[in-house]
Amino acid sequence: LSGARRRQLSKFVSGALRHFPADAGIEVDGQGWTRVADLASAVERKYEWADKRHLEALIDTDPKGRFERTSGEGRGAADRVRAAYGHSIDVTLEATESPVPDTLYHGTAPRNLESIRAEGLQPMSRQQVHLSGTRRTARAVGERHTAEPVVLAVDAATMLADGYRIAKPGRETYTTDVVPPTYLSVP
Ligand code: HQG
Repeated sequence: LSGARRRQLSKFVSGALRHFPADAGIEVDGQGWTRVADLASAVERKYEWADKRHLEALIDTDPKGRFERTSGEGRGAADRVRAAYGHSIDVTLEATESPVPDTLYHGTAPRNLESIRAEGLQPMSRQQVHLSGTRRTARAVGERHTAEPVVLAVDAATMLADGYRIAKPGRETYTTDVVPPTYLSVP
């Protein structure tokens, strides 16, 4: 696939798994899983140029680890796939045990700072707050919202010591329920 088509497919598949399964004609269970075969059918309905092989290549090679896959265990069990993070639909992802750096980062638009100072980082339209492991990655996330993002540092070590849970779904994304203002350094 061309880069443009690959991005289009990635966006549709992420959207179907995170935000609009019903519109895409798939069913997602309480842990976010759907059948690869059903998602492939949705992809084929949406794009005449894409099929199951393109879908499988996409989910197996996503650079950010956006997708998780189970190969069917036992006879007749289906291959399943889910988004590792980013959901707005109500799903419960079992906690993963990954090491968490002492400091995490979050890139945002300057227009959000006043409200972030007051109420901390909130999940907004998603189920979780999304954090980054490096300033550089946080900046790139913020650039999805604005040309000149602000990068906030998050005191993850103290959050963990205080009992907050931080997961690492995918390869470069950390998630948590909320980051109260006390753990944030806002420039
Ligand atoms: C802001 C991408 C006002 C927050 C990325 C952000 C990420 C507040 C926006 C993933 C606020 C939500 C998610 C508050 C937070 N007041 N604004 N109290 N608290 N905000 O897109 O983190 O490429 O839902 O700063 O890499 O930007 O799709 O979250 O600007 O991992 O795989 O509300 O999406 O991953 O925006 O990005 P989003 P995000 P993918």
